Amino acid sequence: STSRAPCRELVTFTRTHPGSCPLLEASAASRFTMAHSDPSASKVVDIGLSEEFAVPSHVEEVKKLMAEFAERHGSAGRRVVLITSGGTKVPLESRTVRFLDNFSSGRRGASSAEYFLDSGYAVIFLHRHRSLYPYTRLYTGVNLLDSLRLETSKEDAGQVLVDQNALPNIANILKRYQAVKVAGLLLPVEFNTLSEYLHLLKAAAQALSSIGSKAMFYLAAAVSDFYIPAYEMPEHKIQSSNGPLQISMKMVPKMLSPLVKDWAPKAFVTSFKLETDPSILLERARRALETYNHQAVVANVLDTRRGYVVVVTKDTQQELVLTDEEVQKEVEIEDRIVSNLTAAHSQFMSQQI
Ligand code: PAZ
Repeated sequence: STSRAPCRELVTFTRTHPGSCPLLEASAASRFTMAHSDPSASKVVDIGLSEEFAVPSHVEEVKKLMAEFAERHGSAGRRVVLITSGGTKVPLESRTVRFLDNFSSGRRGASSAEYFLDSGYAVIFLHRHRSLYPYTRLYTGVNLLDSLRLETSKEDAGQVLVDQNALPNIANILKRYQAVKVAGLLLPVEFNTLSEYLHLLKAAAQALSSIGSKAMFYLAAAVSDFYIPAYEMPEHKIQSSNGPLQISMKMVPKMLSPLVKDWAPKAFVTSFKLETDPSILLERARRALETYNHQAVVANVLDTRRGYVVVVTKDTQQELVLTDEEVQKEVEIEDRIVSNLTAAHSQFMSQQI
């Protein structure tokens, strides 16, 4: 349907866009505001995603690939983890020039994928386009052309050689990467926008439901809480000649609720909770567990996330901390998170039988 929803959650506007809700406004105030007037909208559980979030054209095709992947590995007795990684992008215009981004480098998701693979899991890696990727993440910042050399001597002319000093540990990393590739253990799926993320996550959850408790969800992506529905978005670039911009956004429906209740009710589900204020972190993590009734929340603070997290479950609260010495030795906290959660997943599976 193209019918418009009432704009009750929007602030007052002075300028309207033809054919849309008066969502974007030029006002005298030089600021960027978000309206919070309808927080109950975030509690929606039955998500009719297609009306407000444009459906990606390839979603059915990707869902089939994910279902085949889950079926193949599940019937081989392997567990499958769906990792989400990177930040979502929320467009402000349909022909997008400007957008709102959630911060995440993708390092947590990419490094965790490697540790899950090392632990015998097959991995669906749902990640933001161009965010960090398993194995290649270790070489971000390296200029590829500076790490290669073209042979000019007569016998080897034209051959390309790798400078192993420029790519530390490359032979070992390549060996691990190729083993994963040959065994078909890693299925990468990309998203860019919030709409793509939501539709692909739903498709993944449905695709993984066939393997029951062998499935784990590891939801590390940084997902926007705010969006502009497709039917309220201006088509063209917002004009600065109209003055300062004021924006009002709706609350994104919480996907965890239908994921846990309806789409993959037997799976082991871990969400992540990011805060910048440490004093509210654990209370928020506990609240999420109570609200969604899933298995674990990994709580972390932006500034300390590389060395300290708390894994919160209904009955436990475990701090995972790296010592200075471990940081020196380049130990990664994702190694600890993954080993904690794979153990919890084993226990969870044994209780389901
Ligand atoms: O991707 P990254 O390694 O830079 O950061 C990881 C993280 C902080 C995005 C992740 O640990 C996390 O907390 N994700 C959930 C974010 C949220 O609460 O929206």
